[in-house]
Amino acid sequence: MTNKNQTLGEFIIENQKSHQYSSGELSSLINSIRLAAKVVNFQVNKAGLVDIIGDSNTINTQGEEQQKLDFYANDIFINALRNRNIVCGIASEEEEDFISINSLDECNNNKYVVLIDPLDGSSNIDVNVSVGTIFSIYKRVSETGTKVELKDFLQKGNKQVAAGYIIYGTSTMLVYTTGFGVNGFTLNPAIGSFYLSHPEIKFPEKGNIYSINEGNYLQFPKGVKKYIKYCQDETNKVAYTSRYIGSLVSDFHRNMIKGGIYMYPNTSKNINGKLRLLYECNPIAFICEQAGGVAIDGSSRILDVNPKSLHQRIPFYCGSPSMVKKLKSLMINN
Ligand code: AHM
Ligand code: MG
Repeated sequence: MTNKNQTLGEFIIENQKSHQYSSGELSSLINSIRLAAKVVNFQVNKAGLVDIIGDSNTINTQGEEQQKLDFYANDIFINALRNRNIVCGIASEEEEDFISINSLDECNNNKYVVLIDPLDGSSNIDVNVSVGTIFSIYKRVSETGTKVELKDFLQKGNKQVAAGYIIYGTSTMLVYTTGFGVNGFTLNPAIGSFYLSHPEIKFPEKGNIYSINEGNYLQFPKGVKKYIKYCQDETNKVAYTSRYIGSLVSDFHRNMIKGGIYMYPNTSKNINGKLRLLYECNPIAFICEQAGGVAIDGSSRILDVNPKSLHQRIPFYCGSPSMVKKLKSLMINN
């Protein structure tokens, strides 16, 4: 039974029993993300007021410019996760190597690893456009009691225990899944609590929105070009429309609510695509599937891809089932 007056805290406790591992640790982990989200939200909202926006003049591990808020969000999430003594390791878009939480010996007994993009779409911060946080949670595969290893992070997406995102938008939302559907919670800023506003979110089977950076059109694979032309064909029964924010979380969220497809193909500039498999595509793909959508790399299911490295990139297509199916048929036959 869904109860729209329910807070995220209440929802987590009520649903703890249905988690795969119901020791309460996963609930506590999600609670720490909830808390960090509120702190980051506060800073994002006042970004225009204080000298916290703008470039930090450093380059992150993938050669991209990092902005101050990227640093800030990274620190807040890492500290929140560290403090609860539940995770044994964290990987972040902003950190070259994974962080092993072993300062206290007992942390080696912690079961979970978290992969995170602390501030996705950060090029949008300076212009007051929505940004997000993406997280992905796994149970470690190495022995508890030992130091966390790279293999704990390089697990297939289908092994995720939970995944979610936060949108810092016109309102702030936390959307997540533990493998039992997708629920969305909106922050009431007056009270500081997230409320269940979008219970059991489902992708519409069909949609009319396609989201892609068409500035890269000439570099796209043939099948993607054909799909765009198919969407633009006037004789089409469906009136397709293009919407692209340039913030994966926001583009995905809109498409999941309204029906649509998000595409970030490989291009001649980014030969493996731009988005990162482990902390962008896998968590979004898990949520997508849990909401009845489809997520592929052009031919195969994203969640079945065997990761090779922490910051691996991959072409990414996800959205309403009938739209992804059409795109896939055009990609495979080219
Ligand atoms: P980021 O993690 O450095 O912010 O990059 C990821 C973002 C996605 O949110 C967004 O969909 C994409 O990059 C936009 O890229 P582009 O500007 O090439 O269209
Ligand atoms: Mg990102």
